[in-house]
Amino acid sequence: MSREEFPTDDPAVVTCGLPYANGDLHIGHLRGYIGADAFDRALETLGQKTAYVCGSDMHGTPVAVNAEQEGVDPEAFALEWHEQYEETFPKFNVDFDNYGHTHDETNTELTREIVRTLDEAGYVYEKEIQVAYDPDADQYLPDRYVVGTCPYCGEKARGDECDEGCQRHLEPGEVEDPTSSITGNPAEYRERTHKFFEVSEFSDYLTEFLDGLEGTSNARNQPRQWIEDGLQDWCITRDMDWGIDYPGETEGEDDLVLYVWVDAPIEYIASSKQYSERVGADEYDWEEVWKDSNATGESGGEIVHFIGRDIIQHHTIFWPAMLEGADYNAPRAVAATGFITINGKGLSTSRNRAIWAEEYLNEGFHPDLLRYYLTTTGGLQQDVDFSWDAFQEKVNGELVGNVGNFLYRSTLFAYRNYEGTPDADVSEEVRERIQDAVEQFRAGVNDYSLRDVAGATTELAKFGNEYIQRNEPWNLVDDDPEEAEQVIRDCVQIAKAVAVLLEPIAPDKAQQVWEQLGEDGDVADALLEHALEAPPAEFDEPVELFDKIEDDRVEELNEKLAERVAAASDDQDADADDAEAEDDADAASSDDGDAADAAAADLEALADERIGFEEFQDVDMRVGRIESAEGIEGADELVRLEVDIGVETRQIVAGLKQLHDVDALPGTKVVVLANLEKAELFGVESNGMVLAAGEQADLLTTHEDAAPGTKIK
Ligand code: B3M
Ligand code: ZN
Repeated sequence: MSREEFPTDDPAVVTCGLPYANGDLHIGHLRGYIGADAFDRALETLGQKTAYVCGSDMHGTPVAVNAEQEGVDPEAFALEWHEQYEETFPKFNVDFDNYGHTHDETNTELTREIVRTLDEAGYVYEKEIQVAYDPDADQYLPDRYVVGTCPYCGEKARGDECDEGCQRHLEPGEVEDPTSSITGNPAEYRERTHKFFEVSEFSDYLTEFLDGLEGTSNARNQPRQWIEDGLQDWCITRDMDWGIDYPGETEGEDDLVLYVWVDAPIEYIASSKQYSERVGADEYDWEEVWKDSNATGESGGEIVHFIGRDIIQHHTIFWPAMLEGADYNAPRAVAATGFITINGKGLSTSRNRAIWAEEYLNEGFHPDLLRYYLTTTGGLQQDVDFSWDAFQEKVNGELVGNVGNFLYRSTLFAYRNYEGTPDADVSEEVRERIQDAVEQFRAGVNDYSLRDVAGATTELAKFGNEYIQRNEPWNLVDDDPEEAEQVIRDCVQIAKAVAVLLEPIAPDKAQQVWEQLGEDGDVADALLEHALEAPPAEFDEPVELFDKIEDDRVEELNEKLAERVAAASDDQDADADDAEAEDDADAASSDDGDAADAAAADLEALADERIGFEEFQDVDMRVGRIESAEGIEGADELVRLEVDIGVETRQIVAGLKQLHDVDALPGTKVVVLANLEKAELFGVESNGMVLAAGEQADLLTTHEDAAPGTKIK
């Protein structure tokens, strides 16, 4: 049963994965927080009642390990970061309705209550397990205190997550060849009694849940595979002091706390509850979202989670099982975003290959530029590369050259000739065009595509530029003043629609346009229908909205980045162990730099044998363009592609489903091995191969305008 489209009559909650309170925020974090913020704002523009909530993740080894390294108490350590995050998010116009933390009373109480409910419902049992222990440090080694090899994919892994390989959650005792991350010693195993949550009981429920789950396709496909492989029960306690005590245990009695991944997602509920308590249940009732059934008999409010793609399992298996077991409502959507790379390489905080939140602002760039870059570069589930060059290109080309240009030239013309909005009705053509943009915006929200939401605005501005160019009002003012008024009236309406539709992506800039048009109040309060309502008759002289980024500025930024990456790498050579420890403690969900660098260390050796040029010429590789893409039933990874290779269109089967946004593939330029023998996969003929690199199937492409069919040589 598919759910009613947004806006619905039920309140929504939009959440974003909680940042571990353990280090500076960077562009990898911002992608998620900005994305979810834009989505929440877009829902509001549709007229949906919604709250955007989040909080700092204070517990677990990601915090404890880092605090220990600094020799400070984890609570004080985490609180300091928490306060810093609270100050930083608004600087990027990330506007949480509530931002709590997992150690506060609301979350602590709610967590205990939920765990107690699960326990009473019979979903929790005790089991003796082997737990890693470091005799020199005289301490148990939960999660990040231990490193070893992933039993599923063989990559280097932390105690509870295969962060560099298959991204699976690992249970205590699962990681192979465990060594202590405190001393580097091989870990010993000791027997301990722990509590387990019966996730395996929820297989059927979760299968059905996933069938109805909205969001990105990776958040449905990966967990389906995990369920098929068989779900394991989940150890929900840890041998640590720092965390929330298991309910019923006397505080500090046996050093057993809840696993951080129990209390962390519960903060989504706790933060909603705090918001309700602040504004009153009449305005926003958290129980209506999380507990009641809604009018159509579906599961309560509209719960939308934005997360990094490395924590899909936590949000599509453990979390919905906990919610179901404790009688809370299920999420409507999980949107799992890809990672950020910097200049084509993995973001790495310890290598200082990152764009830091503070750094970006200190360079004097407006937050809305980054918001625009991060929401419009690639689809949600794709990895996004950041480079100052690409940033410049986007800002100068799309914001300065298109959106800013249209707004400035049209409102300046209106101001100079009419001191505001000319007195006329909007033409039918323009009314319809704005209506189309509004529909595109609405569809973008319902498809969880921020790129489409932003596209509604940029394409409308592009139309505006064409419209003004085509009608040449500057020539009409004297010859046909009425027609000139008509054209400018249309353009002013387009400008207003641009402001309304741009607000989720670039809230400050949209507000500036709004005020420019003489509008009162906040554009954030405007609804879609305001896009077609007339602006005030008078407004002031406009100013330009965006500044061009000059080449020498980009050069300077590139140099700075290269210098600090080099400096960090010198430091690491001097003290490789420290760097390693810091890396292991790093918590950013989008920090896959270590993965990229680790991969570089064990790349396949180059082939010994050389081939002649003639042999190479036998390989017929062509530029192709994907025309259509669809999943193949029963195959978890395969998609059926129609690829235009100039001379003909080929059907090719490729293993891209879990790694790419299938809907975003059409239009992508690829490299096709055209004279590969035909093959049949899942009953579908594959006539050629699409070339890709690495575990994430990074697609090969061309960068200029080589047409489909062009031979690669
Ligand atoms: N604190 C950060 C991460 O793994 C983790 C998210 C919790 S979301 C409930 O990305
Ligand atoms: Zn793995």
